[in-house]
Amino acid sequence: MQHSRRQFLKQLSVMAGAMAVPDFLVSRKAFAEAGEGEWKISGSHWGAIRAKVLNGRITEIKPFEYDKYPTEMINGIKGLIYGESRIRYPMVRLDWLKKRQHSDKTQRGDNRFVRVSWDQALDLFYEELERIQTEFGPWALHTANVGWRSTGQFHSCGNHMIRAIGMHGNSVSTAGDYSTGAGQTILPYVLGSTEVYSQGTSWEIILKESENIIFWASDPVKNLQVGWNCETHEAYAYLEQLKQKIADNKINVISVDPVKTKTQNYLGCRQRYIHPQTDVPFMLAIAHTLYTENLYDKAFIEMYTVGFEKFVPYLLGETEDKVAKTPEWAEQICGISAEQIREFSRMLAGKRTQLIFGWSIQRQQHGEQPYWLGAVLAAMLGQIGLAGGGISYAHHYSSIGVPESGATMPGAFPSNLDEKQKPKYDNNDYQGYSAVIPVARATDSLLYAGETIDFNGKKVVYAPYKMAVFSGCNQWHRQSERNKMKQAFQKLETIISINYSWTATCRFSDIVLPACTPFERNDIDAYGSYSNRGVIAMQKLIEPLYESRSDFEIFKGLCQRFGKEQEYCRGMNEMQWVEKLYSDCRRENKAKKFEMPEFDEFWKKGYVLFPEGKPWVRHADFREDPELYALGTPSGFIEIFSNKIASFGYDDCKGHPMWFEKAERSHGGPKSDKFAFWLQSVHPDKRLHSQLCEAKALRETYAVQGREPLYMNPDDAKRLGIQDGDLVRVYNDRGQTLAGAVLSDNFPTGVVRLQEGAWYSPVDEKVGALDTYGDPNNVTLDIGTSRLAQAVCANTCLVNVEKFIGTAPSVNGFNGSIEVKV
Ligand SMILES: Nc1nc2c(c(=O)[nH]1)N[C@H]1C(S)=C(S)[C@@H](COP(=O)(O)OP(=O)(O)OC[C@H]3O[C@@H](n4cnc5c(=O)[nH]c(N)nc54)[C@H](O)[C@@H]3O)O[C@H]1N2
Ligand SMILES: Nc1nc2c(c(=O)[nH]1)N[C@H]1C(S)=C(S)[C@@H](COP(=O)(O)OP(=O)(O)OC[C@H]3O[C@@H](n4cnc5c(=O)[nH]c(N)nc54)[C@H](O)[C@@H]3O)O[C@H]1N2
Ligand SMILES: [Mo]
Repeated sequence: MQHSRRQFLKQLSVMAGAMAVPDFLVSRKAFAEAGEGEWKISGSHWGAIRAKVLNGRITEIKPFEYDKYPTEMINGIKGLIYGESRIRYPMVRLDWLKKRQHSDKTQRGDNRFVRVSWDQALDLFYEELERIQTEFGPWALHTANVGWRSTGQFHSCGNHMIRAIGMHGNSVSTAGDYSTGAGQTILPYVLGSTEVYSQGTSWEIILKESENIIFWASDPVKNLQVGWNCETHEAYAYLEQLKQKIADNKINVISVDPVKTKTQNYLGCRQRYIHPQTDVPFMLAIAHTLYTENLYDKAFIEMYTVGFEKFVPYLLGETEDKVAKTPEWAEQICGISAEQIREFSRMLAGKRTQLIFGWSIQRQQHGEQPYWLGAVLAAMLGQIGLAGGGISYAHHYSSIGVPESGATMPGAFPSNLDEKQKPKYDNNDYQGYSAVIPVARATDSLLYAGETIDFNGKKVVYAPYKMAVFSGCNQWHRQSERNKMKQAFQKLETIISINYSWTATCRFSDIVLPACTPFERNDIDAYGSYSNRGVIAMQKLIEPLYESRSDFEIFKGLCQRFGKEQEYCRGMNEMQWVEKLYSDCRRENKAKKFEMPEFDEFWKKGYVLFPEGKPWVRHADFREDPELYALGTPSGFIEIFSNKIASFGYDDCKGHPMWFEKAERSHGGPKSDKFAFWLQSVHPDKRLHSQLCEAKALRETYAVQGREPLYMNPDDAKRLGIQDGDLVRVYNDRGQTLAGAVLSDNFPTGVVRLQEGAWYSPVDEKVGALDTYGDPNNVTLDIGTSRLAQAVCANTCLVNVEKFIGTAPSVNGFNGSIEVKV
């Protein structure tokens, strides 16, 4: 039933065009006939919205009229607010309530919780902070917040958690992020900035000047649906123009990807199929071809780069490995014939070429290498800094490529303490443990407590932290290897989660505090994360449901317990803060000649829009004058060889980019004899990570028999006796999960996809338990990319797939906790 509904919707969305929102989901007609009720405005990662509120209930949501390419995700908002997954009351895990830090930790995840009052919950939170700081010290507390907290500059929930806990005492925090850990570490050595979060060359210029656009592991049509701040979706207008140019044969666009992406299908562009995780051999062979066929830009290499002469011997096989990185060598690994590699290389060299990389190839083992090599290729092509040429690492993210208006965006509630403020326990003695750990190594820190690891030229000593607080992130979604996590978490005495939904992270916690959703509080946000197109009001649509409270109120209540409430909030309430953030922004913009009305007028209207900025070319200044506009690298030039990285002496990230074999790799690589499929866990098309997975109606548009879809090639399925719509078990030595098969020619043989963010819903709390819904992080591998970045390797993962026979256990992840009365 659900399956045919999914197919029906699929056909429907094809009919409506890839971008359009099916009319019956966001009903414009209904809006015109709305009549009673009040329309309010708010914002989200999925765009700005108008919501109709009638008798304190949201009856309808439609896109903000300025948003010409709204995403279907906004249809999940109501399900998120009113759904069965809402946390209604403060809850404490049964055994923890009885025995506190001496509780039976193996019971975590059994989902038995006791309802308590807010006073009791906050007292327990505070008593635990006291106990940890007085018995152990700052090394024993881990505060985790680097996640996709809701938009809104004042209520940015991680900031509230960090500031409030910081007023009490210090803790172990994290470095880097899950998205771009490898990229943001390697690229400052190579190009002088992280690049991944930098504004890129404007689409307008790319559309005009580029002859070749290479989307390399990049799926903007899927990934631009969401933004870090309130998303404008403006970049889609340019993709629409690009589609037309492709149809008119005016531009050559290629997607280098093992799968046919949503972008490729939308644009109607060509695909350069490649075996998973083998971009580096392909790129080395391109470099080899450019070099040996004399197609590279010598003048550019000489003028703008350092270290090419140390890289060439590796390319030619004159270093220890004695392997020339020829197309014939590469074809064995990457599955692209030597002749095709040569053609591809010549095609790049002859024309104005814009390389556009996505991020998921750096979320694999040695993820630093393809990024570094990308810069080397772009340098050899000699077009960095030219209009429509060179390299980008982020045109799939938050409308990068839409010009910046130049206006200042509103600031945020501070995460730090104010000047002269001191924590209650001003203790900086970490007893030799590190105060900061790489974010993706949080599980290892528990399991390998006291051990020392390398991290970007420094040493990190894993802290055996005893208490963790999670806010604005979903650890039991984002981190790899569930069963490893289960074991590690048993070392924790106390876990506190603040969220509005009963995520798996909450289930595996001891104290769970109900935050309200962003639609139940007042705030402001930037409209357009990089374009700075305006400021949007997030008007409280409804009062917080049940006993939920804003993170601000929650942490004010915590600070009150140690006499720092006024210091924490600077004596201001919600609306005073919102008004202050707006007024500060208005003052700065006035100096820049950007008009903003008085706060009251803004709040009533709901938004301010600034004129679009001027098109811009990344690295153009550096190209114009490499000395005056030197890069932030040690030499000021593009570093093809990095003395700094070489000086670290790492065996898995050396002085120049190279090919390293992976721990596991499909298509003939390590472990492919045992596990038949490479599992890619890309970012979901109809969710933001795990957010909106709980929105039932939206979930049902893609779920198969109530499970997350597993996309696979029809021939592979046939071989395994699997039909479209069947339940399958996906497994390896690390874990197992159920999913629903969706057969699609977009996927080559040997490749399967489970989108990240599928809610972890194990049959029980035990190590090894079968997941009933389809979370890929049951099976992914939790190791660091290398000693340099120590970033996530979710995309280095092989699995087997089999048809599930028998009665499937029902999905239990979405229905909150089991309330136990004591
Ligand atoms: N296998 C695999 N795993 C991955 C990835 C992958 O590609 N493959 N990608 C990784 C990447 S790039 C990322 S960025 C991470 C994302 O990891 P996360 O950022 O942890 O993912 P989200 O699902 O967005 O979790 C945000 C949580 O914050 C909660 N929240 C939202 N607003 C508020 C609020 O106002 N207050 C409070 N208290 N809570 C709030 C939401 O309900 C949600 O549970 O996942 C990583 N994990
Ligand atoms: N709809 C939606 N959009 C999002 C998000 C979301 O959750 N939902 N999350 C946002 C966040 S936090 C992030 S970090 C970004 C993530 O942005 P990315 O990491 O770039 O996105 P992914 O969707 O994981 O992968 C993009 C493409 O890489 C390809 N790929 C994977 N491995 C390889 C490989 O080895 N070689 C090659 N050539 N291609 C490969 C995949 O097939 C896929 O088509 O997306 C952002 N946008
Ligand atoms: Mo991310």
